[in-house]
Amino acid sequence: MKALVFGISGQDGSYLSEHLLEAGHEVYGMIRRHSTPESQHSRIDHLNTKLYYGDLTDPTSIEKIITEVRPDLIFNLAAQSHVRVSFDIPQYTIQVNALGVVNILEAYRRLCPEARFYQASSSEMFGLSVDTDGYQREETPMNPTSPYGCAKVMAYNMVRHYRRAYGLHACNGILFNHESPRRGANFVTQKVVRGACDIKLGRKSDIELGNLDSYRDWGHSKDYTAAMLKIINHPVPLDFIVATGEAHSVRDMCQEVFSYLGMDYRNYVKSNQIYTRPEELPYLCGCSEKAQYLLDWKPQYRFKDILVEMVDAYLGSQR
Ligand code: NAP
Ligand code: G4F
Repeated sequence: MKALVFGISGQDGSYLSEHLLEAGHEVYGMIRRHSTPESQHSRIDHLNTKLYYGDLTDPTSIEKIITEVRPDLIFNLAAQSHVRVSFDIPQYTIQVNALGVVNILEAYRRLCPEARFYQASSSEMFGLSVDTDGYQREETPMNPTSPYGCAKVMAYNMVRHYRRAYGLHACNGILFNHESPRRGANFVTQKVVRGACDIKLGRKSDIELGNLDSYRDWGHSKDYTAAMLKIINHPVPLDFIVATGEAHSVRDMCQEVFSYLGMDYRNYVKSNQIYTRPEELPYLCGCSEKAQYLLDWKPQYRFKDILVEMVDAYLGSQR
């Protein structure tokens, strides 16, 4: 089987490619032109993949890759994936995260409708909605609080529309936050992990954060990319929540990371308004019963294990 991964150079693209290669698939991916190509493939350098230049905003590049590869499986993980940044560049975020997905869907529908398609949807789509028992589910209404969330809702709906209208095997994974040592440095877990380690190593005196009282349901990218494979391999194209079902505050996360390093976060974490968002999303906690029941998926990593792995990996890379 040939798998084509948009967003292959990202955190999830790298773990997903590992799972695909282990399953015996050939892996192809789209990358963008960077001015620093030497660091562009750092997450996937160890993998045997074939890469093509392109961009989700450039339909011709998508058509060219699909025509050349003739994929059996298409994963769209490509996105402007930073929620805070989406407030600064809303139009661009929508061009990539919403219209870019339509560009893929159109090429898929016309060139390889027999293939299967997976879209990286997000818990950010729920925004302020939460069921009365404190969980978000597949049926929970979507009430997004960011340009990123709004764009993801549009993409999610377009995938469902193409599934119904054209009979495509197209599905959405609605993933809650997931982290790993390969997480980008400006997401909160990695920022806290690297900041705390740098303080421990005497390189820094403090770190500045925004809202410490928001709650997120944090899992591990390795577990969540394994779920992507189960979702696309399910005989019926459906949409699934992927989550741990446990919510922790940013403050709890700081406490875990600093105490693992033998420090009290209250002495080092400072507040800076530039990291708060024009509209905050205070609480996310997913119920993944449908995935557990239909896909036999459940997360292997616990909250604390993820943070410990991230700290150990960063300290190891500094020796
Ligand atoms: P990430 O590390 O930021 O990776 C994003 C990938 O998309 C990178 O390979 C990036 O390439 C590529 N990309 C960005 N803009 C592009 C464009 N215009 N054309 C082509 N490629 C483009 O994100 P991630 O954490 O792996 O997340 C993967 C997907 O899941 C994203 O769609 C994200 O929105 C979604 N998601 C993530 C989470 C999470 O907690 N991680 C949760 C729910 C949903 P460059 O290297 O060139 O920038
Ligand atoms: O790590 P974050 O930036 O992740 P966020 O905004 O929840 O988005 C991530 O998860 C989504 C799924 O729910 C994905 F769709 C999306 O692509 C991305 O992967 O922020 C987490 C929380 C937020 O409440 C934020 O306000 O941490 C809070 N926070 C507090 N101080 C901070 C900071 N976030 C960042 N990035 N930087 C801070 O200094």
